[in-house]
Amino acid sequence: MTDAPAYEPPRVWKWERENGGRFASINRPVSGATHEKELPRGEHPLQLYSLATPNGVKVTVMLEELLAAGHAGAEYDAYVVNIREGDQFGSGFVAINPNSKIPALVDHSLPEPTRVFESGAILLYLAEKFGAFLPEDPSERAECLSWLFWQMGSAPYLGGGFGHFYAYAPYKMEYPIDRFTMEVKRQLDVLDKRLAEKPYVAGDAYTVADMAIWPWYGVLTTGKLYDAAEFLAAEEYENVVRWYREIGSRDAVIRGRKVNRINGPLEDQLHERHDATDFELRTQDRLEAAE
Ligand SMILES: N[C@@H](CCC(=O)N[C@@H](CS)C(=O)NCC(=O)O)C(=O)O
Repeated sequence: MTDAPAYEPPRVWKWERENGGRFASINRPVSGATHEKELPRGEHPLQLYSLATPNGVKVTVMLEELLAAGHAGAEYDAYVVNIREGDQFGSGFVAINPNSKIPALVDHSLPEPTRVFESGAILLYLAEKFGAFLPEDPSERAECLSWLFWQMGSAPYLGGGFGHFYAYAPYKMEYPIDRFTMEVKRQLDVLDKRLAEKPYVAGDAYTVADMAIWPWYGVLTTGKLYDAAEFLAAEEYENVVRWYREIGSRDAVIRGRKVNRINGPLEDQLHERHDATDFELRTQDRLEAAE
């Protein structure tokens, strides 16, 4: 065990504005809007406000999969919510997600515009709306929902726990890194054993459960998330790696990963998505070349 800086919790915790961690400047212990900012609105019924983080990618992959499967009603406009600049605390965004986290969706095709927040709820909402990527058979559906909710319950250990202490904390601490590494490796093992039995997490069909888990545990095995593949010996989870590669080669997944992306290669960044042609015409490399 390394020597951690001595810390004795006070009787009542008080908010120190800066604690040095990544995102410290935007994190607050209270909810609600910090400033007035209306959300833009495009022409399609579905309006997505998001960013290409793992939680955001789940939803853009689902929308692109729905379109690829012929569900024309899944056409959508997607706008960037830059969480490093505090866009999630603008009044318009807080009105559609009081929890101030991306992704959030508004469906204008219903008599009243309907907001949906929480990525798992959005996946389920879209799956039910379009009757797709969610098995109808009750047993298969139960298995799919179990894995979908497994992801929603497990990912905070990966992101808020492991990722935070391994990649974002202002200094390295052995205790939390050990604790969350153990848990994340256990979760990878759960997934690896499941994917040894079945091609997809819910069984024989590709479902919303794969879409939820892939951007987290799949991408983790490549090192693109927290640069942690070597540390976690991710190549040992062979079934996860096989499943990551297969899903990652789907056209809809390749497209979905680009939507609302504001980092990485310019050709992979489609800041706003309004139309299928945007993938050809409006990625950042094209926009910047035209300037
Ligand atoms: N459980 C939520 C988590 C969403 C979430 O944590 N979003 C992050 C980006 S991946 C965010 O918006 N963070 C901004 C903040 O915490 O202020 C979901 O799955 O939608």
